Amino acid sequence: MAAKAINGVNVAGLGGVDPGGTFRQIYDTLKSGLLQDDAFDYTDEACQWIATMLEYNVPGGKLNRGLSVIDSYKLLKEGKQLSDEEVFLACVLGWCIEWLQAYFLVLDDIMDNSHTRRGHPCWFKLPKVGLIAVNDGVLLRNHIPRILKKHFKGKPYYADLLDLFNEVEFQTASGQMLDLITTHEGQKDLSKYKLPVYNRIVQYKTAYYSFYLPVACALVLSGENLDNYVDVKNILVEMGTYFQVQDDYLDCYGDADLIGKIGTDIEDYKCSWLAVQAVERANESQMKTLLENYGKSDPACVAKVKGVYKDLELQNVFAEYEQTFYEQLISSIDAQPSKAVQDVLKLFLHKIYKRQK
Ligand code: GPP
Ligand code: MG
Ligand code: MG
Ligand code: MG
Repeated sequence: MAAKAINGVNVAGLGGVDPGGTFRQIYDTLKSGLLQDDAFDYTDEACQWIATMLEYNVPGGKLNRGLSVIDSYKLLKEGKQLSDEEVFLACVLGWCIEWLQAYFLVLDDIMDNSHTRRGHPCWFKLPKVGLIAVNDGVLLRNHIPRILKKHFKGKPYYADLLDLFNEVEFQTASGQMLDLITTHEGQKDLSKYKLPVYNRIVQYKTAYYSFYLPVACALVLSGENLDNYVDVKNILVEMGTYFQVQDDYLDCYGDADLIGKIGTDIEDYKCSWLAVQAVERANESQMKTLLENYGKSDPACVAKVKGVYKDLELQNVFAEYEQTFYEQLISSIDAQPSKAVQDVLKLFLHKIYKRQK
């Protein structure tokens, strides 16, 4: 039987045991396409820089967000066989989200003064890169509309896709701004780190792009109007909030080898979930320890903050939060009228529930 190929990639096997393998091939197709963009006359050096920069920053993560587009799309199609073109396009959108993630992470690591990402030094930490990483972030961002134009121009939902990516990017950058300016406020008065402030930051900086966007892409591909999915969006935002709570928890308690990054939230004076819980529970002397040691890069100060977290048993507080959150979310999902939508949401939830990385 002849191999089914779209843009040179065999998509016939996707949906079998190795969806990641084909997904990865589509990344190679997109990379080659970008390097042949008519709008720029690539020199050999430019080509090499972009190829290396993409390889370092785009494909090396868990790919949860990208693969979720295909998984969600299949569930929304309720068992109907997807055409090769449909599979290919879902993968392309999945990669656009991975490109968005790469763009955010390259810049976030500079802003958070981080050390490692996905088990390697952050891109800006490489001596040959430094602040060229800022422009690389801008380029990664610009690759998304280039990819969308190449593969979706002419589709009836092309404008909706551009709109969706623009809106979600705006929400994420606004959330990142809240994350950064809240740190300034906290440095003046740590008691400003309260749960509603925290929830607002993470809803915008993480939940929309990590959880709503993959499902929204699958809905747009299925020809749905996103205005009819406000409840689904709200559930995904709740899930995204839980995901960032886990990220904050793992920043302190995760295994750096598993999560691929060294935590910096305490050093950075972040309004993290753990800081919010500590401020809420601390007695006078614990608050004094936090005020004297939070936000300092000295390992002895970090250890004192972790000592307060331990005395306040924040690991247990997290375990209880996780359990309660899970039960509540399952009931909200079960209240959804569509079984296909329930399946999409549960698949997502089970990918992240009790994650260690
Ligand atoms: C995660 O915060 C949020 C982002 C990566 C969004 C960044 C948005 C920009 C517009 C740059 P985090 O700093 O806790 O993530 P991590 O722990 O992975 O560094
Ligand atoms: Mg960060
Ligand atoms: Mg950050
Ligand atoms: Mg983090």
